[in-house]
Amino acid sequence: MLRIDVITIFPGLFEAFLSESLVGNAIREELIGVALHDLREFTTDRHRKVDDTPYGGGPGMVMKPDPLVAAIEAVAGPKGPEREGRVILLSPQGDRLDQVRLAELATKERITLVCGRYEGIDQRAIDLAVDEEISIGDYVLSGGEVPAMVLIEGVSRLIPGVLGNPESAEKDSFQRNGLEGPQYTRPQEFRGEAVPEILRSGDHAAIERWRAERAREITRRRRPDLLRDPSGKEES
Ligand code: 4FD
Repeated sequence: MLRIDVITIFPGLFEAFLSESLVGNAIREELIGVALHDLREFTTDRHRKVDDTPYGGGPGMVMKPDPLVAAIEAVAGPKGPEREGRVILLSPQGDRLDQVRLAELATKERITLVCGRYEGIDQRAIDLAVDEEISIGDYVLSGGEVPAMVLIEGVSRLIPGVLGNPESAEKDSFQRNGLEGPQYTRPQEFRGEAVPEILRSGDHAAIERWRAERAREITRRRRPDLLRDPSGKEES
């Protein structure tokens, strides 16, 4: 079972996410385990301070290294060979999350997700205690909590048994390079628009070819790099 530890100053943000829907079911069925850790529990001062003003000046606040490193080491152990699983910081500076990365993470026994807040994190905490940085995309959010939820949901649906239909995860991410063509359900006609005739033809081979072609068109537009080079050129 994949165990995910989350370090955050807003554990309450995760409550509904972890109890409802696909992720909630995966946890209840013990296909994954998620433990929340409140960063403030690792402060030692009277005001439970987790941030401070930046050296060198500038706007906003920076996360202090001491509570963060204490929390990470308490949850995952000190950085090095003895550590349990990998410690991942969600940050705009991280390597971009994609389906391949999710599939790798889904094979692990343990991961620890660190959610930053404020304008950044003291670099020494990252160097001393974090194993890798992951970004969910090139935009800035107020905290790593939503990115952590994105990662948890993306990983969960790749764990065998989490999706109702065990074929679904494989089909959408690998057979289609992650991108799918259009989908339809009833009614057969909606506001004058009919479902494509081929999908109702019963010719399963023809349907598969049609779907593969629609998916290929979308991949050509969105991720041309995923399609094999059709030029026939070879490396010399
Ligand atoms: N694109 C992402 C992750 C976190 C975040 C934060 C350093 C800011 C976007 C560490 C700076 C965390 C992302 C919190 N914004 N904001 O994955």
